[in-house]
Amino acid sequence: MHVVATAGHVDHGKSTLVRALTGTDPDRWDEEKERGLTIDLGFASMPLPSGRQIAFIDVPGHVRFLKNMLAGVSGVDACVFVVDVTEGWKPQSEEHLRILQLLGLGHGMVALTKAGGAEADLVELARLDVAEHVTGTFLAEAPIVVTDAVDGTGMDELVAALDDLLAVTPTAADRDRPRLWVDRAFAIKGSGTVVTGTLTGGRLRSDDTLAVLPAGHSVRVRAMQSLHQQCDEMGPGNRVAVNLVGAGHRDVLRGDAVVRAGQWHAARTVDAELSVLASLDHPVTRRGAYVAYIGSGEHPVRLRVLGPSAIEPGRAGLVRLHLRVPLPLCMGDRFILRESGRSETVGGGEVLDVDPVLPASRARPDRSVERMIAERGRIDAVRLERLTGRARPPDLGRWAVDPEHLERTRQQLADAVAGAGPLGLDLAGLDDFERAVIGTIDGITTGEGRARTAGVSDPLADHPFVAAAGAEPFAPPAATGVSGDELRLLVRQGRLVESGGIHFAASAVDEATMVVARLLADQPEGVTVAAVRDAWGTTRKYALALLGRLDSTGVTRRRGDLRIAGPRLPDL
Ligand SMILES: Nc1nc2c(ncn2[C@@H]2O[C@H](COP(=O)(O)OP(=O)(O)OP(=O)(O)O)[C@@H](O)[C@H]2O)c(=O)[nH]1
Ligand SMILES: [Mg+2]
Repeated sequence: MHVVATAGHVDHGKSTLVRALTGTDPDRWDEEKERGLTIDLGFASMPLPSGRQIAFIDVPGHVRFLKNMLAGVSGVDACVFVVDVTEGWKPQSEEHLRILQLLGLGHGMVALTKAGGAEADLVELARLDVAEHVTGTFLAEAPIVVTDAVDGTGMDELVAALDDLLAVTPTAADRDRPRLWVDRAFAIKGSGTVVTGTLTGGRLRSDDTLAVLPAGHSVRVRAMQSLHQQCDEMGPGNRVAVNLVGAGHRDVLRGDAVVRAGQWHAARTVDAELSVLASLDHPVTRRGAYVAYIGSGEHPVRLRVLGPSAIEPGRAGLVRLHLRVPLPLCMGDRFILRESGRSETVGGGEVLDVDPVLPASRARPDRSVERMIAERGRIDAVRLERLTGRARPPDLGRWAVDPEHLERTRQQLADAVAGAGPLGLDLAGLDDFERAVIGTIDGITTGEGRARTAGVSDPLADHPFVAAAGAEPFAPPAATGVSGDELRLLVRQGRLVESGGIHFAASAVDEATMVVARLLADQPEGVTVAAVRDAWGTTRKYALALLGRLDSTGVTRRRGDLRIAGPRLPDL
């Protein structure tokens, strides 16, 4: 399916053309029918001879309803640009063309309407007029078809031209990241809330759990329709009506977005490139009551020009936009900017950063992902893709890393290791990025929770206290003169065992265990502390400390005044 918008000045015949093609009157409201004027978006569809499906979004041409036009054109693949042969190019012809151009639309065709009975000269003049106005835009090479929807002139050619157009018009890409900008929300008796929109970016399925932004309602897809057909799954580029459970129809508004929770960054501040219309009669500054049209929504924004304080008509510049509500936006999203005081279209542009980190005075956003990484030093690759919409493999662990930042971090860590002394640097004091980096530094080894300079042998390997404790296994000397740090590390390494404030050599505990095992083999009913003390040839103080250790590791168990076999007592 391709989604195609109409565009053009009021009364030039957009709705009549759609009705003639599809048999559906896109003007849905009584007021529209009475006044012969489109007020809000209209929808109709038809199959083309090739079998391609075309879904029309018919927009109003009247300037008063421009915001409805803007709500309709954001996700479309192509346009049918309508110009009345007798009236020729008019203000909203110009404005609609500029808007579509700024939104980055790349495909379309022109229908000259109401040509039945018109003089050939007039038709030729209209054609030249249009050709001149579309020069330099995406419609420059577009076919111009002469039509009359009332007497049928050119309708076959129009259908053929549409088929040719759509043959070269790409449909929406599948990035496994669906986003549905809601253009209508209503209640259906018995089934709750239904929203409609053009699905882009990914697929939706029945039972999907989704979020409605900006409010954040959690919803579930109960059912879906496309072109009035029930479906369990729908791909990007389709018009869909989605029946949602979890939000009342008053909780969802035109301009809201339905997305998978967690897949989008909810942006309140975005940096963007703004192209200012050449026809504007003043430069754009921060002063003004600006409204940004994003997706199907209309959002008041505060604007700040980045760099020089004004952008001249016909020029592009960088701006920071502050939204009042968070929206699921991504690098590359397009928007239109209007000024509501003067009620004029100022320009439009492209979102460059949905989560700017630099202050406005220093921010110089562009389209590069590397710039985003450089400004942040490092960023989780999944998060980066969420912000940019582009997959970028991580450089290290799960991070995309700026080369300079990596080098700086390496240097800092190398210095820290060098300064940490023979015990090395405690890895627990580093964050997980630093831990990932330290493992990549040549000349630094990590182990037992520490990083130290490679080649420097473990200074604790032949620690004199371990030797001393080993020499007096059941009555080791006090560990005076050994630093607390060293003692903790020796215990962590398993060279010493601490119990009751006494540090035993690890081998002593093994020996003690075997002695007790032999005692208990002879006296399975249990042994006294005094008996164990004598077997170890030590004093009560040391015996209690050692027995405490054996109890806590399950070698022995207390029963009254006796020690009996614990679950971990070794078999002899
Ligand atoms: N003879 C003739 N009349 C037409 C043709 N197209 C439209 N009209 C008439 O022109 C008037 C306006 O047509 P619409 O189709 O409502 O125009 P529109 O562009 O949809 O107008 P808005 O949606 O309000 O911008 C209606 O009275 C139509 O009957 C055409 O091809 N031939
Ligand atoms: Mg109309």
